Amino acid sequence: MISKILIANRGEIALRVLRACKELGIATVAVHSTADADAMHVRLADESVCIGPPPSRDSYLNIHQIVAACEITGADAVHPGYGFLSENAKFADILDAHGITFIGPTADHIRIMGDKITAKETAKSLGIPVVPGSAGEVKPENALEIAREIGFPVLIKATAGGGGRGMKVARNEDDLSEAVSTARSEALAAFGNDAVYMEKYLGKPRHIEIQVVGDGEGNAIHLGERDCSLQRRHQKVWEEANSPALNVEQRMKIGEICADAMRKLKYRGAGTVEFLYENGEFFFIEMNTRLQVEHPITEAITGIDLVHEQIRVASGAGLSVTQDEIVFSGHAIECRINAEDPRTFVPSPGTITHFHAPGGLGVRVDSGAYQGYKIPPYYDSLIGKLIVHGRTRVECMMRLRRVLDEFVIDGIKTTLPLFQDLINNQDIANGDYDIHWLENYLAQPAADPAE
Ligand code: MV4
Repeated sequence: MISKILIANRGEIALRVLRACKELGIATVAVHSTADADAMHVRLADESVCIGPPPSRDSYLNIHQIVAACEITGADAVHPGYGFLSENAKFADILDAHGITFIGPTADHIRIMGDKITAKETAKSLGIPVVPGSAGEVKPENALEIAREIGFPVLIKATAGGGGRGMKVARNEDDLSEAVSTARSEALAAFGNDAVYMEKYLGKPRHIEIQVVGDGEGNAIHLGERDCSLQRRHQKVWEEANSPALNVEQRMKIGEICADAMRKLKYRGAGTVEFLYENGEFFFIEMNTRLQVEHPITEAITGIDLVHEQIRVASGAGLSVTQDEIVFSGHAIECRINAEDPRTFVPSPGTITHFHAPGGLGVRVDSGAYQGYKIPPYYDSLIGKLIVHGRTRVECMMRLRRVLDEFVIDGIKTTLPLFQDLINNQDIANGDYDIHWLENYLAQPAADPAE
């Protein structure tokens, strides 16, 4: 049994986790840096502990301070949210050694998926289709032989990477040795590990990810997919469930492959299996062993509270549903609202002078922002998420257009105007986009308002 959860995070996700705890009758402890003393998650928690100065490494990433906060408050479990310590195997080990439950997978599963070569080998051995590529690490001296076997273009990726950092495309044999050496030195600088591997480069894929949850004892479910192709510099901007590109047979087939893999792995907790999807085929790239930012669109179409499930499986209570009880209903879209200039994406911290969140049927706003809240400059610029649900994609889009008109955030720049543009775009209306669509769209000159 878990009776008190310390939430090792901030912002909208700390609030999200807190809400689930309250519904389950579990006491909550917020932690915060000195910059976040006025944050909503601190106000709403039963108790709070200041864990350090503003820089993340001194507060939200400071393992000793967080363990101390658990000891002081008697918290028996930690929910890490996303980012920060959520995929830190050492943190999971340390909590374990202190008899504190980590609400997430085992440290071993975090480690396996954190090393991208091991993750891919594991996925392949579990029956998940992977991108064609090198068997393990690629050294400069055998790069050419491997690339010829795979066929150009190829992509060099960092073993310790993920999220797009340390990737280099080689279009042909002439590009190869430079791509390998730049990828290796960038990987060393970014991750302290110069190991790289090679994959066939897919030119126009979609990014489609499958939500899974396992109980750690061989039971696991999938909750369908999210299409996260609309990204800028590896930051997701707009996500949809279901993907406009899949039909129900494709959904159930890839979902069952992932759920089955998680059963064999005895995976515990929520996870996301990431694929590139091109010409009707799925190719595994990575697995995330945490709750993701965009999880609410899955909750919208399934009615399942993913944080409830995480807490249940962490406490040994098992999943609340079996696969055949899950009903997929309608369509959901999430817009990430960042405190940024909507065209340049330059961060815009400062005080919110007016804040009015929209409402009505099928509308969810997850945000720690409020009128008078001062956004600190130290953390990422996500200030809220707008999630809209409708019975069909068309209904969802019409609702989103209405809801965007209602949303007021003044005093800072936000990405809301970008969504006003996207909701009126024909490719978006048609669901006709790939992972490069948004950057190409943003590279076009802004429409002349006089026209
Ligand atoms: C790829 C790829 C094309 N081919 N792998 C970028 C983030 C990381 N998770 C994987 N990424 C990619 N891997 C092969 N073999 C293109 C990308 C990629 C991408 C993927 C998903 C969403 C947006 C992207 C933007 C640029 C590149």
